[in-house]
Amino acid sequence: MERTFAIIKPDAFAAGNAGKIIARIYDEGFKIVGLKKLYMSKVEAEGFYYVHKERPFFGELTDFMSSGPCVVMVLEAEGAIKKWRDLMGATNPAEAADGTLRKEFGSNIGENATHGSDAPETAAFEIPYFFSGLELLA
Ligand code: RTP
Ligand code: MG
Repeated sequence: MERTFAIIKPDAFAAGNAGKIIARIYDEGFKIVGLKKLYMSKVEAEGFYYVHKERPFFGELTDFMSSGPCVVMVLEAEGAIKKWRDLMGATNPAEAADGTLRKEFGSNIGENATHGSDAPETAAFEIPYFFSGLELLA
């Protein structure tokens, strides 16, 4: 079983879509092994997205991620990393396929409802960034 790290971003949380997204996660067969609401600080968002620190959208992205509460989760499934990215859809909601979360709940390339780890090494950094081992006892 593989684990991935997921966020219901501040746009989707503020719009009241967290419940629908979590229902979809269960429908698709993931096990939720960690889940909490948190309100990230700007510094915490910068640390989380440090791989993007040279990108032109880094300031905008970290402002957005610290603009309100979000839900962070650890999801478990066979091939969880790809399975969750497939369920999220393309980064830009305008290009996301029908039936994906970003198509349904995203607004634009920045405010795109969800985040997911893009590789095992990324998940290995992102999961312990927000969760302790004790919080992930299955
Ligand atoms: P994520 O990391 O959030 O799961 O998204 P992703 O892999 O699909 O996309 P990535 O390239 O890692 O970008 C991270 C997040 O930065 C915002 N973004 N804004 N304004 C822009 O051009 C732009 N490009 C990316 C999005 O919120 C994206 O999810
Ligand atoms: Mg990414």
